[in-house]
Amino acid sequence: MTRNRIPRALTIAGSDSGGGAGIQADLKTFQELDVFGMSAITAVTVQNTLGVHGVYPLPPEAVAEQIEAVGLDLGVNAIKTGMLFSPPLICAVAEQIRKFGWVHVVVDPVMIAKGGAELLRAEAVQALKEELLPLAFIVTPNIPEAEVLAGMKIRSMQDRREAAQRIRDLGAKIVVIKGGHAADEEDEVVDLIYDGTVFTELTGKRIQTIHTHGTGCTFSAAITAGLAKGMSPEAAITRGRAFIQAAIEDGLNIGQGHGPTNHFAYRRRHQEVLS
Ligand code: PXL
Repeated sequence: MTRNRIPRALTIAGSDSGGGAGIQADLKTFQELDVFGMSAITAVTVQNTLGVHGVYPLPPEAVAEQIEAVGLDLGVNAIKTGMLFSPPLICAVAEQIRKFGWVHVVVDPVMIAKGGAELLRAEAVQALKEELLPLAFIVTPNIPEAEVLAGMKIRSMQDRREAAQRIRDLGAKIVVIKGGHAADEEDEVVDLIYDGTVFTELTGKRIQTIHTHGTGCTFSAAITAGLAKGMSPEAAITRGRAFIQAAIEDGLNIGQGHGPTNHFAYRRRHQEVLS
């Protein structure tokens, strides 16, 4: 029988029992974009749309073994990291990435959940900068995360460019600073991309909604799916943006708090266009 060449992507991230963020968001996004999804769970969160009620990290060996089991058997075309929580977990993940020599690595430097729950311990920031960012092909911080990684306040577009340069100096090849958290942009969101040579701004319409749970996970997973399929980083980022724009525009009003983004939205729209 001929071997199936379906593109494969691995997410190394936390589980969100509410299904909107983390591993669940990543796998749904991979599936919607025709990529076979695999996972290595770093921590189990107890969570619904009202917030994070508990965090149970897994032992670093358990995470390393999951990655190894996938890498040795199924193989991967691209990977992403999400919630990594502690220095030992970051070191275990970085060691596996180095061992397999994976290049298409998207790092979503997850730090805190919307309600304020800590998804990355304060003492883990240094490990993230030193161990993981040098392995990142694309890193996707939001503005508060970019401030922590770059060690500076971001108030203006010029600050964003400076922060992108500083984060790139930590070793990531392409830096995408997401504009969703910018307070001064009411009608639009500007994502800044820096590849070491040029700054590119991707501008989109800002949607007024509270149903944005899992936005960062979904965006970075969509980029990862694009890389797994062999897209250029620019194409994967642009398509990832279209995917998350649709998912936010059609956000799901479920649960009593911040509902999730709509992972079906992008495919449904494209099917409508085709039919
Ligand atoms: O969106 C960041 C994030 C990542 N991973 C997990 C999460 C969240 C946000 O709540 O729960 C598991």
